Amino acid sequence: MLSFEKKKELSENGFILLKDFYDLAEEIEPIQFGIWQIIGVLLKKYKCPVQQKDFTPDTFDDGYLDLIKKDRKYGGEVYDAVKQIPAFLRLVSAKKNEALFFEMRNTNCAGIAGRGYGVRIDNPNEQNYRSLWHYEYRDQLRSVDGVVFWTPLVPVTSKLGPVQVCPKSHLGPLRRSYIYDAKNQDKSGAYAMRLENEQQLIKKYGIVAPLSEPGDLIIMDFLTLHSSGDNIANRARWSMQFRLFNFLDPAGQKINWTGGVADGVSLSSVHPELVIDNSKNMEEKC
Ligand SMILES: O=C(O)CCC(=O)C(=O)O
Ligand SMILES: [Fe+2]
Repeated sequence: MLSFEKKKELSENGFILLKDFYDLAEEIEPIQFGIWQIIGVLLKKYKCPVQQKDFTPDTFDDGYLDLIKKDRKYGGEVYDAVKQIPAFLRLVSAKKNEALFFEMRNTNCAGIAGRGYGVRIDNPNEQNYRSLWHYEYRDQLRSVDGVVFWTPLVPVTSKLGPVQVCPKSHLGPLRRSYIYDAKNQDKSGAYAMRLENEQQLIKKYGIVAPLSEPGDLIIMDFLTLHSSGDNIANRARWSMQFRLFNFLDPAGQKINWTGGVADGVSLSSVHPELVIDNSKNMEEKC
């Protein structure tokens, strides 16, 4: 499944892009169709005066922006609903993901991080739910030996704000984070954490922002620094994420494969050494 070159690229750069990994008709379109159905239900429920177009894979989200224009909270309902679409859960637990993970990590025993899968909907010009610079292990825990699967449902152009990655940053140590972000007081949980020396790290490694299309798969090492791009287009950026980790890795066994913030586990309870508590010092620089 994975060429020698791609495997090398992943271990050297901490991320790879696999073109056309998923079958559009078999694996992606059923998810797009499920999203289209949910949008249709909510357009009717909330009496939005728009005529939703018939389903096509390219326009599956038709009506979504009208829905959130009427009330932004309807977007939250879509967000919670779409991760429960059977076709999405079939993709998350697809055999080919497991097989790819086995090849990437030289293991035969993989876990899917619980509460670590979902469909991101990054609305145009919205800042609140952007993921700031982080590495996945900090927020998901489970095991340092893990990867993020990131795959889009729409063509991700530079305007749509592709995920931003710091190449080779996975080769560094586990980074520390501030648990309170004085500049983003409306954020909570993982959204409120800020990496120590964030700007220096970005400068040191540089940023790449791979463009991708439905069917493509971006893999990121659990230690690779990455963040959301800025969606300045006039369409929501729909993308899917799930995380696999290696049960055979001793470091994961040591922390009992515990989950992260989404499981209500604080980073400080598992890795106090990675946390800088600046909640008492609002002025401290990130
Ligand atoms: O796509 C994004 O905006 C951020 C994605 C991310 O942090 C992840 O997939 O782990
Ligand atoms: Fe992430």
